[in-house]
Amino acid sequence: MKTWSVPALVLLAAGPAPWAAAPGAAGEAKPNIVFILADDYGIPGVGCYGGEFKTPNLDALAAGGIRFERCFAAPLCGPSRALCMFGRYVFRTGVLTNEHGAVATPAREVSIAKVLKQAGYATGFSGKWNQLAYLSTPAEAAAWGFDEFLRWERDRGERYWKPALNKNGQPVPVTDKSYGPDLLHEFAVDFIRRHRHEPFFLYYPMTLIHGPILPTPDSPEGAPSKAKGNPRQFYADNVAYLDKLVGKLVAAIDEMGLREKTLILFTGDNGSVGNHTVHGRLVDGAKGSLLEGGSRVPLIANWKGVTPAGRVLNDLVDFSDFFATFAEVAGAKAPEGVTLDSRSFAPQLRGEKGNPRDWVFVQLGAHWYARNDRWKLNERGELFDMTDAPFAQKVISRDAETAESKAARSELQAVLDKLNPAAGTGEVKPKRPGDPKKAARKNRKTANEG
Ligand SMILES: [Ca+2]
Repeated sequence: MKTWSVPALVLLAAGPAPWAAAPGAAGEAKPNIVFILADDYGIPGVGCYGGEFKTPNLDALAAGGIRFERCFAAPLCGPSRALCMFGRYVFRTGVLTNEHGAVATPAREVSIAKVLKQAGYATGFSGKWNQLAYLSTPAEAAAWGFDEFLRWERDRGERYWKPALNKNGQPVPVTDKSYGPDLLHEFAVDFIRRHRHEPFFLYYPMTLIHGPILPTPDSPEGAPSKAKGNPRQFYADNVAYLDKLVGKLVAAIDEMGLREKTLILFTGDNGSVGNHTVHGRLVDGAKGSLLEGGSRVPLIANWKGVTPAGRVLNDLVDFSDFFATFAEVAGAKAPEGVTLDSRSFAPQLRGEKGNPRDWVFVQLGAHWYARNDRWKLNERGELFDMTDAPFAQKVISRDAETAESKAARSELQAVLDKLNPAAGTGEVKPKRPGDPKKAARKNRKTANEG
């Protein structure tokens, strides 16, 4: 059995090797995989993470499975989605920020959908593909490994009410009363129903709860024309609707008798927008920032009969890790000659200790850091004590360093030296680190789109 036993950098040049799933329950043989990716949804959004909002369905999913406390996305859509799909750090793929999604082509990158397709899975996609590119026709979808899709097309129109949707290359007829998240949900359930007798992979990047924050069908206001008013209420409404749709999806999988055969994984693509709290304390930073709140996202795994119910894990997970995890769960072959950064957490899903990471790596544009349990080191050589994360980070000045902080600096510097993000990809050179305040302003501006 091959597991990801080496530190995250793995060169697979010696030919295809299977990620063999460990023998287990009968339903484990080729389980279905449902990968739900919410938009702009950090830990403050989820009740069971101590967030501000009531999310009974997500809480139930976590109570029946594993809640990972420390999952790190990139701070914006584009890089995060590239990490999910390709299992490679963005300095390798070139998807450094939201503007670089088109650098990743099916000819250059192997997506997890393609890996699972080659392992015998039916593959479908429902939701948002931005800020990646080249997924508007069935041929383009197939090049990424997807058999079918329903895509919200940002460039063609609205996200929520009367949305611009592309179903397998054809525009979807909509009316003023069509609500995009409902249509994406219906396609997702329909895909599952049609493929319930074979292994399937559903990638379901929801359009909720990215702005514009509008009334949902459940809002008392009821109509998009009344969007002005109390944005905070609409925000809560959007969280509630996201939670409801996840509950409906899980219920549909239940009704089809597929829960024991299906790994359901829920996460968010970057931190929440604005100021939010966890356990009543303000989280440090938000979407678009390299602070903890930019990247700390919920990660809930539920596979009935396999994941230990009610487990809470502090294992570090970074967004490249879905690739190896799904491949291992599916018993899929690794792509040839591809440098992956992905570390499988599939053993943890089965209740085993596994091989948790010692560190995660987060990058946005020309800024990045490596972080372990307690410490964080960025590209400027600044070391932070993260004991009070996600509420604060404490910079350690050089003259205040202890033996422990020096050891941490040395360890994390070795990680950054080995990864060498500054070398970029050869095609998209990161700019030299500049004024962090200026970068934060630019990131906030970019964040409106991701
Ligand atoms: Ca996002």
